[in-house]
Amino acid sequence: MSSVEEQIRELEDELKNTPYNKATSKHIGRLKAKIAKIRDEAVARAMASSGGGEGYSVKKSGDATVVLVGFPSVGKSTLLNRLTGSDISETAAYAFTTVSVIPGAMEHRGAKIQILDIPGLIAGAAMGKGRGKEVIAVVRSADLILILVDVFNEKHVDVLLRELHDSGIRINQPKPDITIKKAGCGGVRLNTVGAVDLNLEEIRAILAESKIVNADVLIRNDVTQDDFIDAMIGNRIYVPAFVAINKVDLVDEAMRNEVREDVVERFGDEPYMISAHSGYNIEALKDAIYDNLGFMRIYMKPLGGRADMEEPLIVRRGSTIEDVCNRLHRDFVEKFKYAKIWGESVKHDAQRVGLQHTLADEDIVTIVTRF
Ligand SMILES: Nc1nc2c(ncn2[C@@H]2O[C@H](COP(=O)(O)OP(=O)(O)O)[C@@H](O)[C@H]2O)c(=O)[nH]1
Ligand SMILES: [Mg+2]
Repeated sequence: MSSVEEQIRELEDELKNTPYNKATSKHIGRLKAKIAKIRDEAVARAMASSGGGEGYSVKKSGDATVVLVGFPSVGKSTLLNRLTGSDISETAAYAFTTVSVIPGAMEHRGAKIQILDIPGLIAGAAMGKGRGKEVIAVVRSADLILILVDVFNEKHVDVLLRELHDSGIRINQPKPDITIKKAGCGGVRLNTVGAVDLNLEEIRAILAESKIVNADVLIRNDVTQDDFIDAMIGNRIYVPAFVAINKVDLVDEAMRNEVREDVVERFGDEPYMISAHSGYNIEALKDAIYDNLGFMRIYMKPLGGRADMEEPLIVRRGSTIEDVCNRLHRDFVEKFKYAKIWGESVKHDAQRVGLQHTLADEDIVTIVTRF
């Protein structure tokens, strides 16, 4: 075992043996910050030393990217083929068949979604073991993580969640509203908006682990110590994820239910029960992928003409007029005069808006450009 892992283990043991109360909260914050710091440095070292071998620099394509995460042989390659309707990822009945990232394209409800099948190895990845570090880089760049386990090993969900967490990936949680601005002097100043439970003492102790003694800290809404440490370390990725349980064709109804309930307990949300092999529940899984990615349909209406209600433009939730312009033509942003909108994102029909306007699902848009 490496000294880094030993250090972390020792700190985690101490953490486990420290009951949480008002008097210990500062000490606990310090321990957690120490662990986060060591882990972050180890990941950074691993990333820097990895050459990013063949297959890892995956070009993003399509409207969004989904990555399949799971142990070897749970059926990732089979699922990729099932979702994309092709036979691009070799499957075999033995472990470690996938050695590099294999991309596929799935079309669903008008959206083109890139699916990445990555090497089945993830345990220990956060510490840079095996090819884990490259895997992490790919996972961190995804718009959605699909955690795949097979029906006989649903407990692996815990390991995968842990690995993702240790890699700085935060799933299904909003980014906490915290800003830490380093200052030259004046110590740590804390400003809060709304009810905030963290006290200045804890914050000072945590920041000291990153050798920050002067800073302006702004916290909006209640956040935990862990959130604050995440903000301090600063390279966290916030991404949606869900769990699918594969190979349910191999078990009976009673066992399916048992496994499903077990995963709900471990993960918090309902998993999708699927069979990549037989195709069972695959349409529901496609719908879930689409819904989780948060797409919007935008209907384009030429100036003075009728809106095209047949073929919407598919964009991510939160997209602006500028995003739409960039999708339509490379000159549009430069030549942009104004846009007119009909729909949820505006107060009245045909309202004029600028490039920074945020669209809503099913808006109708006319873009007016200079010639
Ligand atoms: N019965 C059954 N077997 C499956 C299913 N999905 C995959 N398999 C089999 O499980 C083995 C491993 O699948 P593979 O896709 O290579 O797993 P990967 O290592 O995660 O990519 C292969 O023999 C597949 O045919 C499924 O839904 N049901
Ligand atoms: Mg595979």
